[in-house]
This record gives sequence, structure tokens and C-alpha cells, in this order.
Amino acid sequence: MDIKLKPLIEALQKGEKAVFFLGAGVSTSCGIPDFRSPKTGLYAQLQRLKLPYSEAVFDIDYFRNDPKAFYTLCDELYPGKFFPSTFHFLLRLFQEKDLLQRVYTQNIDTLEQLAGVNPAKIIAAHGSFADNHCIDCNERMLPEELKRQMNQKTVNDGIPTCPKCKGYVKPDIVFFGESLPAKFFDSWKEDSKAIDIAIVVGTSLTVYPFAGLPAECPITSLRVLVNNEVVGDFKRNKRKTDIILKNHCDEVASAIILLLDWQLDLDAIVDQRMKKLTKNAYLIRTTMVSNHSTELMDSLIYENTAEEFSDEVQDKKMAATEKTAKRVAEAIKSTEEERALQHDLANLSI
Ligand code: CNA
Repeated sequence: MDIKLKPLIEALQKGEKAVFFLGAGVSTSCGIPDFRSPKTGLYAQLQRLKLPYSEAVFDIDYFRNDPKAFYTLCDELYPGKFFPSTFHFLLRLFQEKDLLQRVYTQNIDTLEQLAGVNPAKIIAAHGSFADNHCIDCNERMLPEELKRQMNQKTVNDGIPTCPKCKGYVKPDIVFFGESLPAKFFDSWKEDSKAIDIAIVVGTSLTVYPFAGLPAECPITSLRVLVNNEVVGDFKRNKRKTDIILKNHCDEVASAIILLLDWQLDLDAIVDQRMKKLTKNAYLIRTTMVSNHSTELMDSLIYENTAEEFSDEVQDKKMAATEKTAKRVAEAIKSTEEERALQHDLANLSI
């Protein structure tokens, strides 16, 4: 793998910047299944929902008639339970080294942001869970309210509905049959003019228009594919300079980190993010136990991952809850968040 990576490493050492194109494979090591991997992929698992066809779970017309399948999936994928992978942290390292031009992601898990990538650098091509709207009257619903309704399984089967018109509410993630955010097209118009390095990772390149982007990279771009299988334009129109790595993406991230001597930087970033996450998780659990409110906990977890508290705000909140924290320290140890956190940290193969 090191020999194959040589042209990439040399380009980075010259200060050439990279545009990343990400898919679900980047997050499988975090515990989030991708779509299409046989057996482990979401489509394989969704068979129990008896969908007419797998993609129906993200089909806007199907959702209009039967939103249950989507919300079953939402329970599993909703941000807040997962910690970034080595590859997510590699993006952050590229940013630190001023080698990051942009991250185009199909993922809706917000893990790029949780790894500390500047949101201005991220194009969430298929939207995210950051906001929600009624599919009938377009009334906005805050994430806390959506999560509250999702958790009330005895009311309307946990399917969030609009308080205004009773229509179904959906997070602003892009379904089949919906258009991508304008930001995606605007940003690509600019970026595609000049790309030194294009790194495509963990995607089957089957969902358009995203899947068409690697083919649109300038002929002078150094293209890199990191994926379990050779896909899309790398298969159909392989260029002479393309680097194709059929490896686990975290393995490739580790190799790049080693070759560029970034290990200490990685350790520092991971350490800082872990502390932040642990601190936030501590605050969240404390607030939850002191308020006896799981709904509040969920909304805080959401805020935590989507926006993050500033250190100053966190410190104030921590101080305010310190007394309660001591009393409930034992109780919170066994909360689900603690277990999820431990699980995530244990799976961090770095
Ligand atoms: P996909 O079609 O499931 O393809 C994933 C690809 O990644 C496959 O070719 C796998 O072989 C490969 N892969 C899986 N794990 C690894 C790994 N560790 N290292 C290297 N390669 C790996 O998913 P796409 O992203 O191409 O499909 C686009 C959909 C997926 C988008 O609309 C997303 O919204 C959607 N999605 C997102 C998430 C998420 O946010 N994490 C999860 C599942 C699906």
C-alpha cells in the first residue's frame, strides 16, 4: 500500500490540497451500517420491514404513505451515539495542515463535524438531521421536538407529526425524488474548476448526482479511491494516474498518518475530542438524571453532536451541575450513554 500511496504523499508534501468524496463506508467502523454491503448493510437488515423494494425507506412518495420504515431506521442512525473513525480524524488533520479544500459527504451522521472539521468545509450533499420540516405545509420542527415525538412510541407510533396540519415531519435529509441542497451545486461549480487531489472513500458511487463527481474532476487531478470494491468512474474510465486501494479506509488513514509523520498530531486531536465528548456526555447524563428527563437528554445529545457547546458555556454548565453530579455519579455510570461511549472508544482502532 505504501508504494501505491507515494504519489499522494508527494503531492501533499508539496502542499497540494485535497477534496474528499465520502460515503457510508467511512462510518461502518463507528458502528453505523452502510447501505449495500451484503449481510451487514442496512438494505439487507431492512428486509424485516417488508418494504416493496429496499430504497423505499428513503423514497419520498413511500414515506408519504408509510413513514414507519424510515423512523425505524432513524432510531438506529440518529446522531449522538457514535464516535468518529480514524478516517474522520484524518480529515481533521488535513484541515490542521491546510491541505483540506472541501469534504463532499453523502453521510447524514455528522461525524465529520464531530471530528472537528469546520462546517464551512463540509458539503452535506444528502442533507442532515440538523433541521426538520413538515412534508405537507413545510412548518419547521426543532430537533428536540422531533426526538421527543420519536421517543413517544405510544403516541402515533413514534412518528413525528406537524402540530399545525398533522402532516408527517421529516428530517432535512435528501430522499430519492428530492433535489440536493443548492449549496452542493454552487460549491461544486467552484471546486470542480481546480482540484489537485480527489479522494473518494467508502462509497459504491451509485447515487447520482454525487456519484458523477469523480468523473468531473479535472484530468490533471490525482484521483484516489479507497473502497472495498472498485466502483464508478474508477471502474469504467480508469485514468493512468488513479490510485486504487481496495483496503479498509481506517487502515489507509493510518498508513497516510504514518507516512506523513502525523501520529502525534492525531493523538492530540483524538485526545482533545474524547475529552470534549466525555465532558459533554458527563454534562448530558448529569442533566438527565437531575431532571429525570430522557427527552432532555436526547435533545442535549443532539445539540452536543450537531453544534457542540463552547468550552466556556460547558464549563459554566458543568459548575452549575457539579453538586448534583456528585450525588448521581454512581447512577449515571450504567446509563446507556456510558455504555455507548465505552463501546465507541473501545472500537477506536488507533
Ligand atoms: P453504499 O452504497 O452502502 O456503499 C458503501 C461502500 O463502502 C461499499 O462499496 C462498501 O464496499 C464500502 N465500504 C464499507 N465499509 C468500508 C470500509 N470500512 N472501508 C472501505 N470501504 C468500505 O453507501 P453510499 O454512501 O455509496 O450510498 C449513498 C447513500 C448512503 C447516501 O445517500 C447516504 O445518505 C447513505 N447512508 C449514510 C450513512 C451514514 O450517514 N453513515 C449510513 C448508511 C447509508
